[in-house]
Amino acid sequence: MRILVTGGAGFIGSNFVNDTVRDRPGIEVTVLDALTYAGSQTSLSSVRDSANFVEGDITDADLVNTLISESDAVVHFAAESHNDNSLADPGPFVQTNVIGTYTLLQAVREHGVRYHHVSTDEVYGDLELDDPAKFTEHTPYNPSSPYSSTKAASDMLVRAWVRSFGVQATLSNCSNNYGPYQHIEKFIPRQITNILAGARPKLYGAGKNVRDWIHVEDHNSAVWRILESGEIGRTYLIGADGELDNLSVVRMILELMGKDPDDFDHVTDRAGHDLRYAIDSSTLRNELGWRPRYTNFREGLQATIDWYRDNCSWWEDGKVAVEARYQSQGA
Ligand code: NAD
Ligand code: TDX
Repeated sequence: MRILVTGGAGFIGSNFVNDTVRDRPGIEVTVLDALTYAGSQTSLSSVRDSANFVEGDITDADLVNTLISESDAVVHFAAESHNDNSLADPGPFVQTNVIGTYTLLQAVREHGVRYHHVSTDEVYGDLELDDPAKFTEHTPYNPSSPYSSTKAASDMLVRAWVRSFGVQATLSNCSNNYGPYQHIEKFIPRQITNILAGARPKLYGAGKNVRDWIHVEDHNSAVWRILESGEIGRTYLIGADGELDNLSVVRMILELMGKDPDDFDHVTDRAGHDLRYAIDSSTLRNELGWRPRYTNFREGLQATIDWYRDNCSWWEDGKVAVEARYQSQGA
């Protein structure tokens, strides 16, 4: 099987490629990645000799068409992925997330290639903090940010291409991932690397917002399960019952790193900040038999802290620029 992985130099994509090469020797992997600020070939250094790498843009129709004509399946991770950036400049989000997905869909349609679309729970908007409900496959779309609205638009394109053109696609909407190789602009690695760099963690607002954390390896094992056993045209929600408010996560990071749990700063809140995400993944568990392996968040977080401590060279060069950008936004 020849598989094309878009965004394979990013956080989730590089973990997917590394795990696939390690666990599935029969699979030939080709990565298509534009190496934006969020992509790094260093994240793929252990598979340099076993996976093909193509530097290119998913909006480049000729390139996409050629690569897809040589593939049996596409797993589409490439995206502009950070909410804060989408508030500062939404243009690249429309271009990559909407036009890029359209470009891939036209090519898989043309060549009859299996396609899996990686998306987010943020397409459903947010839940009240005291609401017992979780997102399900039937929750209406209600995205809040430029990022989540472009992901919602891309999901809609996939559904239409399945129904109108018979494209062989599945979709997944996952909750917040954590683990190695996550860009240090994101919440958990930002706080870990702040502490390692001698700075204080930064909490948006009061920190009451809830995210439903899942380890990146669990997200990727679910993607493989859907790719192999999912029903064409279906959407599967991926989550590991990891709801925690941001304040608790910051305090846990500080404690695990041997610091005073109150040693953090409150900074300007995100505009339109979604309150709570929560995933009901019972369809995936009951119909496809998937289970997460990392059910102890504290242990997964400790391993993630250790990874950033042991791999300073992976993130150190970009740290000053990321924090300067946040500082200019009061965050
Ligand atoms: P990321 O920002 O770490 O990586 C994105 C990758 O895509 C980078 O390597 C970047 O270079 C590449 N890329 C961006 N624009 C491109 C373009 N035009 N052409 C080719 N490559 C391009 O993102 P991530 O956190 O790994 O997210 C991957 C996917 O998973 C995204 O689709 C995201 O919406 C989805 N998702 C993420 C999370 C999460 O918690 N991070 C949760 C649910 C879903
Ligand atoms: O410094 C910070 N302080 C802080 O309190 C940062 C960067 C974030 N936060 C808060 C905002 C959110 O409530 O932490 C929470 C998580 O923030 P992000 O890491 O930016 O993630 P989020 O906005 O929840 O979106 C993530 O999960 C869904 C990914 O970035 C998306 O790509 C994915 O779709």
